[in-house]
Amino acid sequence: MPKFDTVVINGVLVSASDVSSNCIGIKDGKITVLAERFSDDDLRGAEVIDAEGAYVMPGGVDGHVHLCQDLQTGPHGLGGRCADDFLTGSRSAMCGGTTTIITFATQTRSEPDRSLLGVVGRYKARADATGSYIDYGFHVIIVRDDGDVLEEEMPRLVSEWGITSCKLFLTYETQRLSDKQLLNVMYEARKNRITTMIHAENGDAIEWLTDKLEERNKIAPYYHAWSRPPAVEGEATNRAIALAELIQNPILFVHIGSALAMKNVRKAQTRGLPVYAETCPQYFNLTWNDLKKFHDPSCFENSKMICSPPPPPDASDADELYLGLHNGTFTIFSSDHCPFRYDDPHGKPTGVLEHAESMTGEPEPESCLDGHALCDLVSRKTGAFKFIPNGIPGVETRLPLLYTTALQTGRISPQKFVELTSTNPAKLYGLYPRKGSLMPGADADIIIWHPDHSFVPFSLTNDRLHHNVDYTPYEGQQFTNWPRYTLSRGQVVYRNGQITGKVGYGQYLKRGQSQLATAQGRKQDPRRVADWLYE
Ligand code: DUC
Ligand code: ZN
Ligand code: ZN
Repeated sequence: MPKFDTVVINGVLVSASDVSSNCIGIKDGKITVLAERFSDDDLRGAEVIDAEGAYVMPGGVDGHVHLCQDLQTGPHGLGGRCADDFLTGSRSAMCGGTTTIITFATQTRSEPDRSLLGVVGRYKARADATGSYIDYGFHVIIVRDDGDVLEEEMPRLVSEWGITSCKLFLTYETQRLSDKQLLNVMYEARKNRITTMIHAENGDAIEWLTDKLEERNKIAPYYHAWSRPPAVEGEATNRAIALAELIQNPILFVHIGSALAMKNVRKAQTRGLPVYAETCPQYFNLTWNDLKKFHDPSCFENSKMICSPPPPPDASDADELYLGLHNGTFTIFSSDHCPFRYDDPHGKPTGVLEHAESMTGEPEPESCLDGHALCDLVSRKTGAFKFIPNGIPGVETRLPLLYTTALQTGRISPQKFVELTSTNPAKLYGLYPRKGSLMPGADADIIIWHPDHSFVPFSLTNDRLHHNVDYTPYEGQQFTNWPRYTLSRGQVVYRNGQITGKVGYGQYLKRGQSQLATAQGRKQDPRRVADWLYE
């Protein structure tokens, strides 16, 4: 009987705390031994992977991925068909070094069935319909504050499904919660130790600015960013921090995109509040200039770059955000992969086409449109950008982009890279140390990079990627490394550009409680915060 199924030798192992030159022994899908070297006896019968001096890290944990999601059509950017299902989305993740994804089961207000358990059951059936290449878990998006449902079902989300996080919105007509509703849901979440993720943009400000832009005929995709200047996120983060403090609830801000919001988070953390933050590649690699990249600035093709919050006005925010990665303000770095196709009537054009009745006069094109036809359509109609689905793909490029722009440039250390992309998301979402770790006993989810000296930098084209989206916002961007091997529970699922994994291999993960976002040890003066709620 061989001692190991697989061993990784000659690697530079990186954890969230250390860099070392150890070898890894893997048996039955688990890491069983770390050793300076293995003897011939140890190696007998094992597959030997020679890392040739490259970094070896725990597989990426992407805590923010949208697959097969119900998206509510409506103004202000929700709508469209999610381009990736669990097959294509997990394939893309794995080819970019990610071994765990957490996706969103979404409640909608229009459904008569108010049950969150029903939402999750139906969503699981979508995952089962195709299967996944890699392990996956769910967050739940809650858009109503039905007391009876929250009280009865939140404990069961935890015990039956291992869902220990929920996302709440402060924007989008069809999703947003008022302050009182937010308090209601956060209160139940806190009682059940469910981590509250918050999309912090001020919906009223966005709608007001959008009206003003429309009055001035500024409706092209480019103006999406004008409807969401950094103050929109700044106000919402401050408000959410105040409300969370009031009821002593830990919160995580998702997709922070501005230095202004980051500073609010930092200030709260300095006061000792359990406030955490996520940021994403688009806020480091795109700016408002990218929203007018294609043809002329008014062209619909710029919708390829629309996401919410939008990228910052210029690269100066990114400089500050890099500091936030380095100094711990940001807890996790996720993709917010929210995929829509461009040349598809159910993709980016969907909102514009579906809201045709509000856009006087013109006959609707039958199906796919080329960029020029869409430019033309949008320029002749009103209300364009507000109907374009918000979101861009990025699950496959998340790790190699951060490697290229932050690790290799020395902006963050290798350990910080692992902390942000793997260990912290695993801790935050109750998966550690099974995921996010190279310790004996952990799942053998591993990325092995190319040795830097032998990797030939290349410029990205969409055909290299494995998602089901017909573009990448990072087309033409230089990459100076890419995962060479991805291992999921000991199986090599991606090797030198080839897929070797099998769809259906990925397992649903029942998650435990957060090891980061806890309210423990933070008792405060009951005259200043409503701590008495929990007596
Ligand atoms: N929020 C997300 O998390 N993803 C895409 C769109 C959005 O508003
Ligand atoms: Zn969001
Ligand atoms: Zn998202």
